[in-house]
Amino acid sequence: MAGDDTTQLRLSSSARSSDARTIIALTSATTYRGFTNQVQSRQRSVFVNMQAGQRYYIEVLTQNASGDAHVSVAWEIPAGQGRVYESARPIEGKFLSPYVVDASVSVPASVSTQPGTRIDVPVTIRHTGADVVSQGILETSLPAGFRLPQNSQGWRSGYRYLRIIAQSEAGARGPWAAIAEVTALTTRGAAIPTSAWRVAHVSSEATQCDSGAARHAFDGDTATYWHTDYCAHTPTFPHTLTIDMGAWHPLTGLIYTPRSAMQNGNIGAYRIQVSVDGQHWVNAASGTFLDDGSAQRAPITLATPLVRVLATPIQSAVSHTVILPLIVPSQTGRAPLTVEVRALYDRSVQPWSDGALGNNRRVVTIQVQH
Ligand SMILES: [Ca+2]
Ligand SMILES: [Ca+2]
Repeated sequence: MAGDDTTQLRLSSSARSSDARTIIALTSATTYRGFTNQVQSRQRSVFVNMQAGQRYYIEVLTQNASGDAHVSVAWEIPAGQGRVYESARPIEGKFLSPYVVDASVSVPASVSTQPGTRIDVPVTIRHTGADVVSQGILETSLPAGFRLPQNSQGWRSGYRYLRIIAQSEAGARGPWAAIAEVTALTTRGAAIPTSAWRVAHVSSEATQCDSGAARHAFDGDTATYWHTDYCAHTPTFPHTLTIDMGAWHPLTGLIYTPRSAMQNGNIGAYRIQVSVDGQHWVNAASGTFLDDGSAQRAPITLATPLVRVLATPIQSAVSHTVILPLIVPSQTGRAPLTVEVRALYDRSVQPWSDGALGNNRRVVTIQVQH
């Protein structure tokens, strides 16, 4: 392997990611495709025997410190009938296919019920790929007037990820953004405790010449703050801070508290996005904060989704059925209602997994008989 700056190569003995182990780890940069730079003796892995026709899970991790960035992986394969091994640099695309974990979701096409009753909608997820989904999530919407019963069977409502996008500085003093505290509000305006929060992603933070780490945006102390970098680099707008709240909460708004000692970085134009899984984002609010140093509220008026975390890993070719219990309102219109269900990865468990578990939006139609 050749890479810049630090790189790791993980190879599985099967198509399953869970069997993968690190076979090369480089802690300093090589030249581009410099497979024999020997900056470290570890550029070449131990001998790994692979079987023709078998599928293997392969994963490359790379991190760039600054400047150029690249990563390449070579292997040795039989040259022909005589089985003389020759080096192929890098591995050709024809030997690679994207890693997908596919699953299908099924729901009844239609269920029939009366006003004011409870209905149980079975939702079945069947994993069709080779790998294991260590944690899956089902997401659905609640039709207007419907609610969950007391025993919600593990379903809860809310969003887990919060993203603040700063688009301008309130006083046009420079290309920075800063947050002393961000408070997320849930039902009846209550503040969500931040003890389980962590920074999922930040576009930039000033940690070399200032104490501007992103985690200071929710440490409960208005004297500490997140500040975008102005030490080595001064990136321009937009700046983003993505927070994983660790659990799903209904959201009714956000309070932005700017720095108190200095105005630099006061956010002007902003956008707030929310997500169930850290992958699919919904615009929740936008506006412009005033440059007066006051704590300011951004209301969120989105419909809240229902979420169900699958308690156990989903093995290949195994079906899981969970019940979605719904209380039908006593007054409903005549038109049938539809509920859409989809399956997602939990990004906090499988951060490399892209998007949904397969193409799996399914719709159940609820017929309310009057
Ligand atoms: Ca570099
Ligand atoms: Ca703070």
